[in-house]
Amino acid sequence: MCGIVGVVNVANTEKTLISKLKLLEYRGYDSSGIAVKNGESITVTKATGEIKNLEKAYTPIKGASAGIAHTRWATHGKPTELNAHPHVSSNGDWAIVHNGIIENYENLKTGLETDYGFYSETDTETIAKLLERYQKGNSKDELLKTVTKTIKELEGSYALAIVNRFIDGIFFAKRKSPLYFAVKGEKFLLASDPVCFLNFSDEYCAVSDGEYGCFIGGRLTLFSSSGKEIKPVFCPLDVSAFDVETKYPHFMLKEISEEKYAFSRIYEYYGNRSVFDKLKRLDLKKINDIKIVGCGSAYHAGLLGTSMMENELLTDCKCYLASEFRYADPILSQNSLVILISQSGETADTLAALELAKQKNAHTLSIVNVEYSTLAKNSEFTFPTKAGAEISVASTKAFVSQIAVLYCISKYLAFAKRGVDYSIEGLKDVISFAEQKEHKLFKEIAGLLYKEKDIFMIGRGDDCHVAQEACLKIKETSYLNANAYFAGELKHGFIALIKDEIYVVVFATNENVLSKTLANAEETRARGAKLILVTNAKLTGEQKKKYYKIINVPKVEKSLQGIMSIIPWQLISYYMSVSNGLNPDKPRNLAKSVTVE
Ligand code: F1P
Repeated sequence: MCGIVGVVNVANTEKTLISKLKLLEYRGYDSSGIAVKNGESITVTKATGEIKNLEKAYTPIKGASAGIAHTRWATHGKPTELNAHPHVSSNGDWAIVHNGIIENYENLKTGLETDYGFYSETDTETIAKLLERYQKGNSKDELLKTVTKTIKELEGSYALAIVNRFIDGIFFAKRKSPLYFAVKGEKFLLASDPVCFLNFSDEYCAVSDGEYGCFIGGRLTLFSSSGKEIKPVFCPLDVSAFDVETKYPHFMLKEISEEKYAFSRIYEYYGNRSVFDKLKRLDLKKINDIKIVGCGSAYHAGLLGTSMMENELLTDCKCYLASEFRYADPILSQNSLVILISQSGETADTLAALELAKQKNAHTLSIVNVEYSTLAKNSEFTFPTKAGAEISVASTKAFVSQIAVLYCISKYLAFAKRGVDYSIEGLKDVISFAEQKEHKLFKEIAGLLYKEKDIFMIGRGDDCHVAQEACLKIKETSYLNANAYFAGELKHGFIALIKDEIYVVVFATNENVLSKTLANAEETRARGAKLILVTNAKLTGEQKKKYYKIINVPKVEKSLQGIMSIIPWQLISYYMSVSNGLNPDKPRNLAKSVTVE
């Protein structure tokens, strides 16, 4: 969470910083700030709220040589101007921006408080004060020594960009939080995401954990964690990964309408079985358990993945929330396969789950959308979701793509383990469904629900997992209390909540339990509930009369059925959010990339 940018020797320093910062707004948007170096002074401007407020607040400074900027998702201290970054040393020599959490900041602060005084509640201010304490002189070498000494004191995670008023340049350091840079002649750009290098450079370097360096006097110096000078390794910028313009009113709507393209790309990419050749070194006959790990929507995709793996492979499979996995002491061995799912590939808990799996010698396979992410880089096997850039915080096209990729992987594993024919033809039905969406019906349903305080959803098996995802979308984008329950659990407690006029959404796409689920729905209707049904079954006229609205979805291969049921609810959530006058792309308190635990 939080996004940082740094620039050296670019024209219109503030404008450039702000335009790049806007591309990082998905990482947090409760406050922002810039620090610009000109001559021997540093000017700091901060604003609460979205970056457009910062844009109004700054005054351009002529001849600025370097600058740093930050968009914040508050962890330590409220989203006030005082807590917003950049943070400065007491003597005004240093300004810094930070993404991550300094875990030992309280200990460090104890020694610094009396000498320098603190103005904010943040962990980051400690770094500014440490820099001040360790500074012995103003030369480049002295300042670099100061930065090196300071970062040695820090525990936790950080991507740091630092300016000092005596130097025309930037210092930087990285541990656990993402950081990238690009160089163009005398110009330098540092950022939390390579998306910022669009229109600047066609290559960039990913700073590795523990590395630090500086760009001063038009020259880059990079050091390894042991302090040895190293050469940067540049890789080409894949421009197609950064589709950041939209003609749609919101990215969420754009991204839902792009699902058909994502499915086509997945069909094409995974249609060629050789993409799985790398898995040949995995002795599948020896794999006796599969664990799937993710957070939020990725976890819900994982829940659907467990039935795919069990049905296709006949191997035990369990799904975990990444934040629980690490502390659940999971049983893992070299015969376990841990599948990690993440859109961003930077979710802190998922990365920690990866490390745990590796420590316990399990095989690791990640399903990621951001192909240059830490999760993608550090997993034994990585498979892309091919969804394309997802900007809206609430995941839509990445979520359905995760299901589609899990489907392809389960098909390949079944082929490799059991000799079942490899075919992903089921995806064709999904592509054609994603092309025709009944916006009119979905707007009507949104119109029924958007003012409700409580919404209930029920289903059995995978239908309940899809309902969980539908509820998450409504919570994220409309802040309403939507909750999903297993239909069979109704009478074990939550039926007590059912009262007159409450909406119950029923997911019933599994014919084996159709009559049972419909009977449970009936039990809520008998207590005053108004029913909305999602089904792939043909109902009789009598049955239909019981429902306020029915969303008919095509019957497809069982593993893909969840995609059919969730697409309508992604759109309904979108229309509910808009009806509530909210911005579905930037829900309150959330961020797209959850890089803190
Ligand atoms: C997980 C996740 C998303 C959610 C939101 C916050 O992210 O919970 O599912 O929509 O963006 O983060 P990731 O690990 O899939 O990137």
